[in-house]
Amino acid sequence: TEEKLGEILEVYPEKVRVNRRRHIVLKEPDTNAAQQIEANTRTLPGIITNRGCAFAGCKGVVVGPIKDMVHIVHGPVGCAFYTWGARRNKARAGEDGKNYVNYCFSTDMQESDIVFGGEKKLAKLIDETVEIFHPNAISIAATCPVGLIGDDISAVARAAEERHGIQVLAFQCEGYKGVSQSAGHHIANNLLMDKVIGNTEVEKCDEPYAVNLLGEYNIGGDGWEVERILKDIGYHVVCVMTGDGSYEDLRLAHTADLNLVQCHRSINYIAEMLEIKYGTPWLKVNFVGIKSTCDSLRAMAAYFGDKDLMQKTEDVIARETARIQPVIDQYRKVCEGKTAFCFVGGSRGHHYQGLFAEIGVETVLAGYEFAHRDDYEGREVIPSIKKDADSKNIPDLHVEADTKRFKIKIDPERLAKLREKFPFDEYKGMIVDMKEGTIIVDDLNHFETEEFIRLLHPDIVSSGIKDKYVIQKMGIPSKQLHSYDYSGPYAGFNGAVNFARDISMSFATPTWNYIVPPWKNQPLLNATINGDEL
Ligand code: CFM
Ligand code: HCA
Repeated sequence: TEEKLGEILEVYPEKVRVNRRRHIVLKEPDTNAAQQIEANTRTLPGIITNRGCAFAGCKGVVVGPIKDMVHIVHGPVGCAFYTWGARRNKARAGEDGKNYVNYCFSTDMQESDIVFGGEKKLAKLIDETVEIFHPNAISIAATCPVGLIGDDISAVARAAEERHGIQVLAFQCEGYKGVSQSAGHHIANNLLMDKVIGNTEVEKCDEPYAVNLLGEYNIGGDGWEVERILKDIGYHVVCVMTGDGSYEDLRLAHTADLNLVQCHRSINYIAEMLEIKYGTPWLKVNFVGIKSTCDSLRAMAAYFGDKDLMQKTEDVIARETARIQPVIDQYRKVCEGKTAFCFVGGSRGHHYQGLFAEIGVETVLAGYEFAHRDDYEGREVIPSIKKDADSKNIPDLHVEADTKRFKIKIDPERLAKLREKFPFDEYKGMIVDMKEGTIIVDDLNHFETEEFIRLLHPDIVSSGIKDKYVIQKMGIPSKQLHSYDYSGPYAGFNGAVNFARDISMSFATPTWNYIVPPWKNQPLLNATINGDEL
């Protein structure tokens, strides 16, 4: 309730209190009135946020998983180290045997480079990289000091392209470029769209039912499970952006008939630009959860409108659900009636709620670290989102219809009809799907995490590494929904089984009996009277 919330926020100074209140929504009884939330604005200094930086969003999230490229971190080695293997985007080498995702490339800037400039060191690293590794292309990601000292990484990249005859992409993704990772997604989307997608002579795809899978990063093998299902039905996956993705496939993205958007937050820019430039519509899919997976598959089949494809879709759905449902039902017995917090970066805070519900767990608090208002309130609010100094920092890339390659892929009237039933070119956001009385929090911080746990006593909290152990020390199971705690996949049909197994395991483990939360064996107040301990 408003009163309880007031008590939590009371410790903040007035300005902070007013600010934080705007990032929290108490879900009202089912009204159609949209509930507004503040999002994608600066975290106030002093608050311990879970957010990362623009460099993390560009290099770590969107660009890093492209396997046949070498990704160079131009900066101090700490930035390179943090993004080395921490995110679980899995990759296997393709036919050309090239997979560099397990390597860490960095100019390891020292004080002298900061003072005298790091361009020469960067150029030398590119030369060595080409000589030793022969990647299909190279990316340079700028860290904060690069922008501060003014190294011209684009000039270094252009000169290297001439020397080596491969693309060298310079991402101006200094950590401070935005208020979170989200700015980095946008920077990555713009350059990949501008320089890579369509950079080929290939005009069309010869395979039927050709789709791109956008915003799927193959965390814990999610993308592989989705591809297994899609291939089984008869789809051809042109490229995956960017999990287990390759530069070579990315160039062909313009040849697909439909774009599937899993994580809209990180890739909606490219989805929109592909539609403007090549006429390819996009469908919001969600392959997390059994129902969401089935809904997404049915929407795809309806788009292509082929009877055999629709039948095959139904056959696969029937076969897979018959196989996994009995297993899920067993795990559900352990989980039924429990409650969860679901706080993840920019789309999983919403995507996982359906899967939780399918194993009998209700989400009582959810939110995103860095999503925008549309991820909470739906795409229709985009025109009303106020631009501020931070969001203006990264300009939208202006694209136009490609005179040679733009093709209407589906009769516009048929697409309009499909839109009535399926989420083509749209998503509705988290808030509409949440139940009355639940809480939605943007950029949840560590203080609030602990306070909301004390208030709502969730049975499990799903978030990330930065708060996992704080939560477990409070005696509550924590399930990382970024790294999956080194498990997974959690997407698709097999993923749902893994998830149900892992969540029920966290409830069933006797570990919790051995943990005494600090406040249970220590006095809350320590004081002395006349020198004697109380
Ligand atoms: Fe998209 Fe992601 Fe997410 Fe994200 Fe991330 Fe991630 Fe995430 Mo961690 S792209 S917004 S920037 S689904 S790395 S694979 S888990 S915060 S919710
Ligand atoms: C990032 C990557 C991250 C961090 C995960 C976490 C990931 O934001 O730079 O905080 O647990 O998924 O690996 O989101």
